[in-house]
Amino acid sequence: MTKDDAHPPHTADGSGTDGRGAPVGRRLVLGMLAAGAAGIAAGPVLQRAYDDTIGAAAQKDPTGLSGLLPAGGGFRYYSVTGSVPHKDEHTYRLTLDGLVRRPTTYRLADLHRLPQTRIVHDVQCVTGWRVPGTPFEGVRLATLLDAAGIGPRAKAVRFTSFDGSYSESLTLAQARRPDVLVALRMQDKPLGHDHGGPVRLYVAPMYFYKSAKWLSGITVTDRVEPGFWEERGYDVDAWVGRSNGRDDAPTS
Ligand SMILES: Nc1nc2c(c(=O)[nH]1)N[C@H]1C(S)=C(S)[C@@H](COP(=O)(O)O)O[C@H]1N2
Ligand SMILES: [Mo]
Repeated sequence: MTKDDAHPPHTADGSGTDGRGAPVGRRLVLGMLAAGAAGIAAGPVLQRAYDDTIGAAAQKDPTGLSGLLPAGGGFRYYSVTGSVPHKDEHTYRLTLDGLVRRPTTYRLADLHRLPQTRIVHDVQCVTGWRVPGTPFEGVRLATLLDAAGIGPRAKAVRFTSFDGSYSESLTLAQARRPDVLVALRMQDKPLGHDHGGPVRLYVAPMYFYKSAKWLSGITVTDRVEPGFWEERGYDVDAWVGRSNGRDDAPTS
């Protein structure tokens, strides 16, 4: 695996397979080097898949040539781990703990009973691909934080995933925004496993790496703890168009 494979192996139209010319570019690669080559050399197992037929063909194409076709504007599926357990309404749990007065564990049904918010914005990955007008629906993170009662020293929130590896972070002010959801639905369907179901984070105004898939833990902390990609050179404040050296149009 080359340095460039550590998340951005595709080009702006999602078609590249070797990372060369990826729009994330030198600044990020240099950032990743500065962040420590050890982590990159040790490297996560990266899995990519596509939710369109050309992508599906590319998965099976030994020549790699179909990877040069445009990907059709669909999502890429990402995971930093080789396999992720499947969770359903019986086995899924979301814990909210840390600097809160009432640590809480939610089951899927508990989350479904809370008020649901639907948001439609573009999705933007920091490697360049964008999916316009994507509906997400779920519980505002602020609702869960308020229910738990934020302690006086709280400054930030850390998110963890039942894939066992991924993590993300927000400041408390960011986490309280009305366009940050604990999402149960995407594209007006229950969140499928490959998109991080049954529950993922959705941070509308930020690059999609903030939207941690397979969400299992929300921990209120006294400072921002950089997440998985942030330890590897990505910006902690990941506003679309105002971070990571990119100038994309805002998503919200
Ligand atoms: N647990 C987990 N969450 C994750 C990732 C990941 O690899 N693992 N990748 C992030 C990145 S970089 C992007 S672009 C989106 C991709 O979401 P998708 O696979 O539903 O398209 O998930 C984000 N959340
Ligand atoms: Mo991404």
